[in-house]
Amino acid sequence: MADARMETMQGDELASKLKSSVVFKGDKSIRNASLKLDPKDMAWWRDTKFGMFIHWGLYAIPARGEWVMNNEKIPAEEYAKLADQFVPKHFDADRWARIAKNAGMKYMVLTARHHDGFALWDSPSSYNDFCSSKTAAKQDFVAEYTAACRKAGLGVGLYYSPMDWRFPGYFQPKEFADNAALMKKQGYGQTEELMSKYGKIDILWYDGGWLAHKGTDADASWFWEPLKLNKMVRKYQPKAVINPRSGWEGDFQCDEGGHEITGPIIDTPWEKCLNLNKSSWGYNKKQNPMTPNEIIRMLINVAGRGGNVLLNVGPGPDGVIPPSHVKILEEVGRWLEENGKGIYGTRPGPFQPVDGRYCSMFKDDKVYLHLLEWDGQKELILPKFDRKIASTSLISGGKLAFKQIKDGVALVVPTVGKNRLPVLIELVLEKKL
Ligand code: FHN
Repeated sequence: MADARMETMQGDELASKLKSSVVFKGDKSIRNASLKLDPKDMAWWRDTKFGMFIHWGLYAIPARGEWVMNNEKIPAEEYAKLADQFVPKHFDADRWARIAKNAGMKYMVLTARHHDGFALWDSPSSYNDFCSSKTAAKQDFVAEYTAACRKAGLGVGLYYSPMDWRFPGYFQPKEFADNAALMKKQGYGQTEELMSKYGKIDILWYDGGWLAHKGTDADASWFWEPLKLNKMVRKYQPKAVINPRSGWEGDFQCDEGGHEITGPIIDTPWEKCLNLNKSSWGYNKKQNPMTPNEIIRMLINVAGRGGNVLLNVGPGPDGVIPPSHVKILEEVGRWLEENGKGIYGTRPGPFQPVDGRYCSMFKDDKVYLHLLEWDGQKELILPKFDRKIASTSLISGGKLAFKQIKDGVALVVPTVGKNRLPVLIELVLEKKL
């Protein structure tokens, strides 16, 4: 089928198929099918398309991003003093959940612990009790966050970074083998706490499996033993969707960063994670936010190639998501209110994307064509399509003339103002795809 499709593709569509900008972080991870979820248990996750990533922790206080301890070579004892100031008086997990829902997001992933070692929950396994319940905050933020996600009907995701900069054994695991073993013991103990103490966890998002910031997560699997780790996880959370950053391949692939997404449909489940504020994942005084239109186009380009978008926000030290970011998310939510039927619950196709021009997704007897740009030509020609089309219309209202010709489908698209793009066209089929 793929070859036949290739013959009938037009120039720019064929060009799109030949190159892809997607780079998967877990590509070299250890394969083990027995730990993977059945596709039917992945369907809910694939239907959601859009989630909120939250990077929050002590690093919000200096407000220079989540790598501040490492970038500025702050000694662990010095950095630990931040915990005495970390008393976020406006922390409100229900508000975070409301903001995510209003943005049209369907799941959340919170950094329960990042590379700096500070745990946002009551963690007996935490080395030196470096956790939010045993320091100034005296709060279990993970307990409140998971409850708020569930109450809002959002998927409950937890991010966990096994690596911990406080351990010399992280940087020289062979020279400081005993210390590295302590870090590994913390990693297993904390993963078990997160998987066993907070009810059903829908997504486990590992990060930082690599050792000494070198190589890939898979290169460190001799140390972390990801199959053993995830066998333990599956004991507590048999249906959790697990990402590929523990060194095991996980249930989906991961593309990270703000680069544009081009190229053909990707058949395996995948997710693109990126920052609303391009300066850093954690809270940063330097602001360089994405615009609503950039986020919407990213969502179309990723979902049109079969992926989900996990968009990150970094709340401040008081727990508040910057109001300017909330406004951007509200605008994305308004677009999804009007156009979400062309995104949620769909699968990519039947037309291969044409980079920068359109993406298509389908669900039941509908095909949704997201037009990213339109040069005002009279007709838009889509590739040959083996279904009869009953009607076509703009989601915003108004029938579109079309005809199924020998080489494809000709749609008469009215000129739409530049600021109205992307525009969504619905094709109703005579029979389900
Ligand atoms: O080092 C981290 C980084 O701080 C951030 O958490 C991202 C999010 O995907 N992951 C790592 C970089 O790949």
